[in-house]
Amino acid sequence: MKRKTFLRSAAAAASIAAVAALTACGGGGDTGAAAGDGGGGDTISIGFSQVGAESGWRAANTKSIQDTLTAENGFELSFSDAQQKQENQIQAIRSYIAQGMDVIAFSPVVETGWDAVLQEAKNAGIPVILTDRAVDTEDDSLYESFIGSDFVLEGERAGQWVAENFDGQGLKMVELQGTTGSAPAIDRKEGFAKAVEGTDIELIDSQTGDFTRAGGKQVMEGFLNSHDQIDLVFAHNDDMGLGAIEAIEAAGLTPGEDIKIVTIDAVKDGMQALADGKINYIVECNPMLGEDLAEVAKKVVAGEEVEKRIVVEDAEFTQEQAAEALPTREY
Ligand code: GYE
Repeated sequence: MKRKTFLRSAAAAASIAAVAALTACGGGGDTGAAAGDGGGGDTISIGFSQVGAESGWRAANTKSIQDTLTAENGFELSFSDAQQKQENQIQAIRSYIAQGMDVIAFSPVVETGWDAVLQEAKNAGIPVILTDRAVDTEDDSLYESFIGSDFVLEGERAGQWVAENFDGQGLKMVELQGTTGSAPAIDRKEGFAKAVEGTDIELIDSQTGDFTRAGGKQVMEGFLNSHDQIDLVFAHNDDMGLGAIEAIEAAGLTPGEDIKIVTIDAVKDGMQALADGKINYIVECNPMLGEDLAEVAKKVVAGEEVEKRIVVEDAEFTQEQAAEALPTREY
């Protein structure tokens, strides 16, 4: 409930806030000139705690961050991979606090349980920037800004496409959820459910595949074993959809035809499967957050105002559009 309040206000703020239309990762352009404005052009030390390396999306996101927070751009980046474990992230953040970083940024693996460590950062006077995933906290002053996509909207867009294309056919659907307790799993589920409400599409099973290909495959194998009829898969990310494809093919069925698949992310492998007809529709989640993070970090260090919520723009793709987009696709 609290989280919903946050999202509502975030959505409202987003309409006022400049929507960050992410352009191609330029790199060059306005480099570190503004770095450490307050401190006479010093390098900004930034600790970044990444969720893990669970998906193609995460790999693209990590690359964007590492390619942008460079020495030429005025940063000294300490990067850590939490292997999808909250305790590892908390440990990394504590170590960044102990090292007296100028800025701490992280992508919270789950929504809850951050207040104590965020308070520690605040007490130490270190600003925190959230990227990609939201936290559920009653005290918004514990972080400076949250940069990332609107996951409810992503789920809604996927659900709308499904409703438009499949309502009236009595389809039985299964859902592969992302990491339990994570913002994208909670929000995509909610948005999708809202969009298919009132249709005759029936959700017959829903489990987490932890956003991984192996997880998606394993859960889909279980679904295929325990249900006589499955017509449609909604996977919270491409990787789980790709795992589901393997399970469906192993069961002697044709993905994209016998069982339709809709996913979120639009990373290379997902787009290839979409162009190949094995996935039916993908809503994009833009992973290129590095440029926005660099800009917000510089402003925060310079003591400038930053937007509390920066919403990243996402596209969506049919099979034909994927084939067209693939050759010039960056991630
Ligand atoms: O969709 C998934 C990744 O938080 C938006 O995490 C991110 C999600 C992304 O593992 O592939």
